[in-house]
Amino acid sequence: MDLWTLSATQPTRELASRLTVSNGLIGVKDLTEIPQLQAGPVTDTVAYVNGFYDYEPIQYGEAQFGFPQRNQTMIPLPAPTQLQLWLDDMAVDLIQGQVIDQHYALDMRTGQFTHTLIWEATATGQQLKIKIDRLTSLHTAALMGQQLTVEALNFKTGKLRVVAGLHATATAKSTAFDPRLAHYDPHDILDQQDVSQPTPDIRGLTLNALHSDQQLSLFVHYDQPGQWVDDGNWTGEFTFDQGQVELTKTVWFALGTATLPEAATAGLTTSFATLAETQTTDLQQFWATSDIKISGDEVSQLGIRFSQFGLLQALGGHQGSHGIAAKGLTGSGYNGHYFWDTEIYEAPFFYWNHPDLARRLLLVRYHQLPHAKTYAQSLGLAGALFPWRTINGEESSAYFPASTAAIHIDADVAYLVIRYFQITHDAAFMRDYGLEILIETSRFYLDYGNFDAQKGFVLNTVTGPDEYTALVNNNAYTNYLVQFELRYLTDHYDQRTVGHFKVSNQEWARFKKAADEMYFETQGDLIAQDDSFLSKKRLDLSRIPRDQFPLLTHYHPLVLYRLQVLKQADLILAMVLLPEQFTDQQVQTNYDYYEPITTHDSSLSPAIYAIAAARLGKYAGAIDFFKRTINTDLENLQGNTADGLHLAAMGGSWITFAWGLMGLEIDDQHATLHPYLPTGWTQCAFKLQYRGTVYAITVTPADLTVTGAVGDEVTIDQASRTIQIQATKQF
Ligand code: IFM
Repeated sequence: MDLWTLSATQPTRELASRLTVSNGLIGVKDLTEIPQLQAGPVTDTVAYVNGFYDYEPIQYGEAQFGFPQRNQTMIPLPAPTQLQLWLDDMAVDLIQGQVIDQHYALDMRTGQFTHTLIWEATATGQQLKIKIDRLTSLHTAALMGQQLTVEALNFKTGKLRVVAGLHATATAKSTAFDPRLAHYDPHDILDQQDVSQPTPDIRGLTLNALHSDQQLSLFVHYDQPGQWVDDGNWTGEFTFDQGQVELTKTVWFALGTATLPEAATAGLTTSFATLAETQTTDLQQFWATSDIKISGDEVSQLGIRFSQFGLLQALGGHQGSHGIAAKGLTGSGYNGHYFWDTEIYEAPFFYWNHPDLARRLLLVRYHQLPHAKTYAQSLGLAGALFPWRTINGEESSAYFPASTAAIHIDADVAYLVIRYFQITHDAAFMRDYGLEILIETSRFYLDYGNFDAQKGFVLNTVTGPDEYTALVNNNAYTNYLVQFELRYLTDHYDQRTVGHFKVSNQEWARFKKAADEMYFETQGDLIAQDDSFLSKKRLDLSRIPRDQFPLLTHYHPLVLYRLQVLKQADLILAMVLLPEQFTDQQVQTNYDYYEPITTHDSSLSPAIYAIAAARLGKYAGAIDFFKRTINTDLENLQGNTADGLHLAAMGGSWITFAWGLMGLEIDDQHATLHPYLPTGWTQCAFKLQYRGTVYAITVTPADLTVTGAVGDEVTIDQASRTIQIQATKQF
């Protein structure tokens, strides 16, 4: 089994998501580059550009003050991948012949998608081997390269004519267009398409969004002599006499301009071989500091790599201020919106392996601050409130109980600021960006909450991570994360250091007081998810028929909100994020209470229970949840992989491995590990980047080893199987 490659022979919509190539800026999803050869189900032929969105007005039946007025939607574009072939004037299609073999592969070492077909002409028996390779460059994010290679398998001479689309609609519509996928027709969603020819070899297509000022141009180049056709297509003729036919198409996606960017010409005229070589080099560097090698469990090996690769593809190569959409660039699910998934689920992989990319994620939030301040103001509140779901920083959700009320989003962003700093000691980041985020979000909380005479500091009318409960008082997850933020801020800085944010003595004192007096509803070791949760009726999940899950598709929110039932980990997530604050006994009591009433209807849930289970030594459960997480999309466990991959579960796979199985924890001074090797794993090796040093850690049943340390930074206790890394570097 090749544990670096995903391969398949049958096209499905799920496979199209899995085999999407993307680089954080552009995503290209297409299993049917030659629609005339498509048999079987119709799969998506689509491209996405991160940050290319349109507005839609939100229509409310009963609008109220302060509701967001418009939604942003990532615009699905026709994939610029489509081809039509003729062999000596005979159409290469399913009327003139048949596909006798077909194979799809995505290689995570080269970052290349490859689709190979063997087509046989019925009348002549001639066979063509058609290979299409594609990549979205991690080095030059605006660039997609696609190479067509056609080989005459059992004949020597002949002519091949190729028509290639500047955009997909012409060919896709005529043969394989499926009304179910009608939203891919750009005529419906884009105002105008101007075809330009900035140089004799390069054609451009400019697309304007209908309701926003967003503009995108696609510039296309072919590396063989041919002709542009008026509708923007390209046609070329080749002979087989010289051996196989090769044609490379490069496309430059230019966001926000109708003119050919300066760098584009050089990019567009790069050979496919060079693009492929650069991609492989970039991936070698990526894997050099992030590969996890598992011996003895191929399913876990492939699954964890697929997750890491998916995370890279969702953020990878661009330099811009684009976040990670819930589905990355692999599908239209959740409209291309960024959620808290990024800070809590996806960022840990980056801050422990590629801190430069974690920093980039933080800058995305920093650039959203002006919107977040305006949004808080619009609610009559101080500070800044980050949007629950967004592309450009504006709140995009129409349902405030499960969005605006989820004010934990601010503390989630703050959590990332703090963890990023603890791991990197990037003081310049903290000074220039991080502190402002901590101050403005703390301000927001102090204004949102209040000091209650009996309870202390309370945050009422909020929604926690569990979306089967809404608008409650003192969601424990929220209160723990806010307390962590306020405490971190006031313990590590003083009022004078943050004076330029106009923090008064009085405000600073209130930050401290709120942290000290944060309210939690408890019954012994049992911590209530919120003030009213334990008084609700407990739902016996074993009595709900299997086909009624996910519950949100069968029960009105008001039914779910009144029951003790969870869509996803809530309090347990706080225990996983802040492990030092809870005793094992507390984790045990709360795990036993909440796990049986958690449906895991969200893909964000199993990873968190896996980590808690591992802490408690419930290894069978931990492994079970780990497998559910890594296989979320490989086995379509949520039933909607066709709409795009679950990036939070991909991040969840990494934290389950690192925090759960390897027992990785962090505080101001140390990183510690307490590794557990699951049954069947004979060895596992991985790397962590901590305060600028890359440590390579190897775990076997008998031994723990760490290399990369400078001096005596690392202490290993083989008996208790504990590793402690104390970074000695001064920054
Ligand atoms: O952010 C999540 C949320 O927690 C659960 N529903 C899906 C969202 C996007 O992944």
